[in-house]
Amino acid sequence: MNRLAILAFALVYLSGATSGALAQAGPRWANEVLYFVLLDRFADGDGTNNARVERRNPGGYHGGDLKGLTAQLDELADLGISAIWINPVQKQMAQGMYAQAPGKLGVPDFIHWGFHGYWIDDFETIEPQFGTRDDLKNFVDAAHARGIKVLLDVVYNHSGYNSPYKSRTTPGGEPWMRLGEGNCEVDPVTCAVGGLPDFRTEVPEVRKYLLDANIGLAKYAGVDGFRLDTYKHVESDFWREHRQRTRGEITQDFFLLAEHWGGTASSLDEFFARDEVDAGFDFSFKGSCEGFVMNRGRAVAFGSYLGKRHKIRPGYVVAHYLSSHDEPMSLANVGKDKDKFRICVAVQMTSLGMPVIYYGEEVARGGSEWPLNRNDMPWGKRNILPGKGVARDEDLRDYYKRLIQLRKAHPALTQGDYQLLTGPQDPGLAYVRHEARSKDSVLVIANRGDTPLTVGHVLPATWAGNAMTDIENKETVALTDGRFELTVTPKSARIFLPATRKAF
Ligand SMILES: [Ca+2]
Ligand SMILES: [Ca+2]
Repeated sequence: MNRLAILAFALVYLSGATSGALAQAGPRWANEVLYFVLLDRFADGDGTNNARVERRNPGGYHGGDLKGLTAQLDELADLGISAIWINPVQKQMAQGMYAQAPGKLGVPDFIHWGFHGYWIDDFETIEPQFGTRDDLKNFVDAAHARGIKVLLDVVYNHSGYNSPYKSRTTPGGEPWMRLGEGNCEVDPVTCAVGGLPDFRTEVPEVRKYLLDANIGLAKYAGVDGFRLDTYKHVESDFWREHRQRTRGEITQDFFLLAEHWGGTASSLDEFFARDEVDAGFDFSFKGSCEGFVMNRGRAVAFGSYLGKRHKIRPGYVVAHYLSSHDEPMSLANVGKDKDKFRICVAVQMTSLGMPVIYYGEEVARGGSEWPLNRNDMPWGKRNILPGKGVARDEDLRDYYKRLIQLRKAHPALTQGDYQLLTGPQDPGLAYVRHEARSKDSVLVIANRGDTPLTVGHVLPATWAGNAMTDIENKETVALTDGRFELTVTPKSARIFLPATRKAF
């Protein structure tokens, strides 16, 4: 390594450091906590763009916009998140679609609009309901001023159902879109996802148009990366060109997070091997943790799954969430039991990868399945529409805050290895995260049962000292020959640090 390279290495290393006690390193974005916002459902900061608002329609616009999100950035900075992912912002379908609501939810059928951003009618214009190009730029600047990165959701695979692109052709007469149904099981690239018109991204003119539009918008607004929608439905060759262009035209470290439906740390590897993206979603975290707290399967099985997530190609990241706009709210899935939900929050925030918080989840937003998994951000007594008057759980938010602080302060949680202590017949979950360079260790124990559980294990030799302290109630437990034994109250998780270490 020559002197310049050493200097560059040192700068990269320092830029990864946080305000916590110990420096953080590792792959880019490996230390981030990402917060996902559906703009329309978050905060209405501009009443002049509410032409289509119908707040009682679960599929209608509710009035949230870029200005509203910008105005609430202090709320998110206070929560401790370090990056925000916003839904696609381009102009949506001019009409709504008739939608049949799931009968069991008691919701009548409704007209479904593109309030979520995934039904684009015009890639060169911002959806007026969300705001303007300047609103987007102002939002990004305001986020950056608080040290928060911005990930913009972009779509390359499809347009809205009745977009003008359906009748567009190249000068040679080639259509821009495939309008047949196709079969996503047979060929995910050429099928119509959700019946949506499929861009013929293999046609150079189409490819250039979409890349120019999204990359141009990113450059203008200064976003730090893209979340790539419907990744598996666009060909690999496209993603190679996409990587080259984002690196060449935006920045070398422009971050790419792929939504490859069903992805796991191992199944995403082929995309990491080709370096098409930096990260992908781990779709199995949610269901695995919900299954664990709902007493499905043995604790060791969940613990082993968490270990498998570490078999990720060095330099790449998996993002793990509990709820999303495409899946039921996790709190509903665990029977609205907040104690069980908190166990999953503790595991999420102490696991390798990039935790993603779906807006409002941190204040126990209600809702269950679609379309109620996209309901309004709860604002309680604050005068913020559309979720004004919707109850918030501030205690849960404080719990998130403490865990995010803990995560930021401990490289063991973001970079460390993983040792499962749970044996085949143990009812409780217990694991240690350890990062060698900083000698940082964190122990996590969870009791999913309805009765108190005594848990005892020998800690790894890397554990510093002969005692450990609970980060919440500060109880110190002495080790005997490296072994601890303690009781965990029903349906709770406990997190311990070496007694010599400070939590934050
Ligand atoms: Ca508005
Ligand atoms: Ca496609």
